[in-house]
Amino acid sequence: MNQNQQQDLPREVRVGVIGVGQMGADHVARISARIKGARVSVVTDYFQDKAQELADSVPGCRVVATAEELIAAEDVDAVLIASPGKFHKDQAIACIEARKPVLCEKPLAMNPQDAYAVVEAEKASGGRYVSVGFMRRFDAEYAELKDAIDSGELGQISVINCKHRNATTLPGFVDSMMVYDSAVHEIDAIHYFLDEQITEVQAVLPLPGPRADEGQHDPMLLLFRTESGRIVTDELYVNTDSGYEVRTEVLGSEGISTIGMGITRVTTQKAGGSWGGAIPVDFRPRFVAAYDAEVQAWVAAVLDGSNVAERSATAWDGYLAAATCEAAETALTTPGFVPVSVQPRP
Ligand code: ISE
Repeated sequence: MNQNQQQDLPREVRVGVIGVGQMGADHVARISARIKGARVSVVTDYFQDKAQELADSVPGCRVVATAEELIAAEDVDAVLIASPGKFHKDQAIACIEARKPVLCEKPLAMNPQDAYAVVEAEKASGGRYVSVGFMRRFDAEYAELKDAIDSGELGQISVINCKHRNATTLPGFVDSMMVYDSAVHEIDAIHYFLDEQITEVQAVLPLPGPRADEGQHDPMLLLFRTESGRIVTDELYVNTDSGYEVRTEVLGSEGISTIGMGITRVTTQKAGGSWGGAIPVDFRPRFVAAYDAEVQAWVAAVLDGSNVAERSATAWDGYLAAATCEAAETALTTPGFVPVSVQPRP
């Protein structure tokens, strides 16, 4: 980095937040209360009164009418996108074009073609701007497991078993949302843990549980095969009516390692027994420390000019996730394994 570039770096990151729904409002509160080196300077939302109400609770924060205005604003150094997923691609590309670092909540885009367009735009810019909000990468247990895999401590990994359980979901959470909204986290975790691509996906659909919506396959089992022939199972159950549980068990030749047990019970049957602490109601309490660490690492990267934190998911990771989700969606109605088609990295 030359001296001029160094002089351009902000000492405090003024963050613009697009979308103040559940996640956006959560991020505004986090940045205002816990993140060092950053403050929220501008917010925008389709529901302007909601944006105004939130801005009123943050000193020095103002509201603008559109995402475009926010991205262009002089008092915005970096952008956090928490709008509905269908807007992410265009907003991420606008940030790249404005040369502003962006932390985009998942998904990066609604399909692989659009995600690839973001990858291409970033490549064409000659810089690095895009981080994707796969917060689990910043969870302490995930980090420990990643380190154990990378150090060789677990030996050769053949199988990973994942479990993803939500107490409940919003109405209309159809099978494809179980893939794009829920399983997408395990899909990214596979890329994160194993540093290799997923080559094919199979869906196995058991008898739906009594709380599944009409036509919904809950629970659902997804099987992923990776380039080197490893198998990852992902058991999704999004209407347990109990609590939020995310577990990962890695089967290695030198050790079998499980995370996600610390704050969950081993047995969630109703009859009496318990072990461990309370079960969180949803992903926010479970991953609050991971979200904090993710946003703090992003702010630190913006402050030092690298823009994307080392452990963060990149635009390419967002593209791989989108490509894999597309194959998984096809697998829901196709027997056997469905190949994941991935374009060459630009
Ligand atoms: C939600 O959107 C999330 O991202 C949560 O982490 C996940 O557990 C949940 O299933 C999704 O609906």
